[in-house]
Amino acid sequence: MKTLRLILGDQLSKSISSLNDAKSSEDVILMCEVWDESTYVKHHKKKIAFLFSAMRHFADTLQHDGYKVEYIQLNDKENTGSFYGEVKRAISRYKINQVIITMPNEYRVLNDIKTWEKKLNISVEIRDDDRFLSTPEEFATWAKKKKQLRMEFFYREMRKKHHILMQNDSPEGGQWNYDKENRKPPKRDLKIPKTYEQEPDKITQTVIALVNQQFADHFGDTEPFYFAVTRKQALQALNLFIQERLSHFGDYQDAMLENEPWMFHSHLSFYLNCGLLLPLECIKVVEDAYYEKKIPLNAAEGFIRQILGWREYIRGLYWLKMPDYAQENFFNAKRSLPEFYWSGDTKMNCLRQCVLETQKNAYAHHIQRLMVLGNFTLLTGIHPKYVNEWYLIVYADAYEWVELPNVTGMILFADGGYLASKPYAASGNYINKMSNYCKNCNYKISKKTGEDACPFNYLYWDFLIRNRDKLESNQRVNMLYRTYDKMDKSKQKQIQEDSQKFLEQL
Ligand code: FAD
Ligand code: DLZ
Ligand code: SF4
Repeated sequence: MKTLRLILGDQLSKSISSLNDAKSSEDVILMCEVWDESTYVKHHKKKIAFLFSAMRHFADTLQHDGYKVEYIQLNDKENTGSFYGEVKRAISRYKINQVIITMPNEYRVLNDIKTWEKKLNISVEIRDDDRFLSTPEEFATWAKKKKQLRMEFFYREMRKKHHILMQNDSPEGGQWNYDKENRKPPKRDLKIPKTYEQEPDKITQTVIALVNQQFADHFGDTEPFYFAVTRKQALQALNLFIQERLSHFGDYQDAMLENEPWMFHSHLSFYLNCGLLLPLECIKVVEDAYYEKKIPLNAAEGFIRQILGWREYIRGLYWLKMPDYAQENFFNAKRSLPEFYWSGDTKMNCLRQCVLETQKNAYAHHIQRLMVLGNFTLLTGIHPKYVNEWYLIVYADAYEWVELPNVTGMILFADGGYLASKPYAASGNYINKMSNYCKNCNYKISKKTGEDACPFNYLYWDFLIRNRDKLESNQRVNMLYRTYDKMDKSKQKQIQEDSQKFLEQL
């Protein structure tokens, strides 16, 4: 039986289930750079360069281990440009009898693969992706009959299931969640260590040249390029995070500073999402660091919650709710994405900083994505379709399974409250408290209305007023309407006029 094993760009793990029983003497492993995947949205140049380089390095590793790897480069003459076309070609070239693949992480790709068996008249086995710590079926059982889903309760189940930070049946330290200790504003004299940096090797340099040539009209910069592109390097990046940043991760998780894109975050999502790192190994090293007394509990729990809780919860939600989730638009938002999301050309300093950092790094940390870039799209009523597309394009860690629930559920509340109990809407006060962006802004954070007032301040109220019929019955939002109703009528009028003017010129 001659088997073709297809490895997708986000399946770069030697332990991937499709390779479990691979025979190096007989089987063919297929990896392909295809036009369809690079252009179904116009991914950030650095994202494509990163993934192609990581794929080429991974193919080399498998070859070195003795496997027969068929690696199709983007510019290969015969490249058909699609997974299906390349599988079909490989089947005829190698006289293949069956295809094995690990379940892809995107609904779009899974749907395509499900048609292959019939079209190719060959057995196509789709295996579970056991790199994740819960299965879509397990999540669906947990979610059954719940009207609203809450990450916190799912996370507790995952802590128990994997026995992470547990003392028998109780959470380490007596509490499940130390989120309240994760909201320190940034101190002026914070010393932030450099992120992991890796000089581009020959493979990466070749790929950067390819991307600059083939995807010149895509958003973003290829250089400087410093990402890890091999498993060994990704492990070094993990190690560096544990040594230098993790102890402050919890404290400054929500903090933002001008010209400091990396803060105390891990910058590991790129590697986790393409398979160079495995979620459980990251969780385990952090748990060990806590028990070895190298880091405080709020740092360990805060980080583990992100991977064991949020990451798994988001993935479960994606598979539970697709394909309908991609169409959700609770507020009936209609606006197009402002041009400055691509250029950074805005007088709002917080947004300018976050867009320019995204353009350069294909990275922004969670609070920049949520409370600056995301908050603005929520308040101004940008259509979820455009917001989802932007987030899928611009971040090197973006794949639909993780991007879509974060955008549709978390920032836009477009699912009507299935993921979040209330919209993450905020005025400029939040940004001012958690960052130093407002100091260098053309707008005045202290002003609530008027020409030079911070737009977030009036847009926040305008959003609430516009969507009163949908939000007033929400107990966590309700009191805001009482505050608004008590406001001076002239102030209410001014809020609406300022907002209208701002939105018109948007
Ligand atoms: P850290 O802050 O160091 O967190 C550690 C890890 O926890 C991350 O690497 C990630 O694997 C996981 N994690 C944390 N929060 C989440 C979350 N909400 N959902 C899933 N995993 C999480 N993350 C992506 O991996 N891909 C995306 O396309 C993506 N899009 C997002 C869009 C929006 C609007 C928002 C608000 C969040 C998005 N996130 C996404 C989640 C989160 O912002 C990133 O995982 C994080 O910023 C990556 O940087 P880091 O590795 O330094 O994370
Ligand atoms: C994101 C991406 C890009 C840009 N290019 C490729 C590619 O050429 N070949 C490939 O195998 N994978 C690529 N990927 C990642 C896929 O989009 C991802 O594996 C699927 O969407 C399943 O999650
Ligand atoms: Fe952003 Fe408003 Fe602060 Fe300017 S004043 S940086 S727009 S929050």
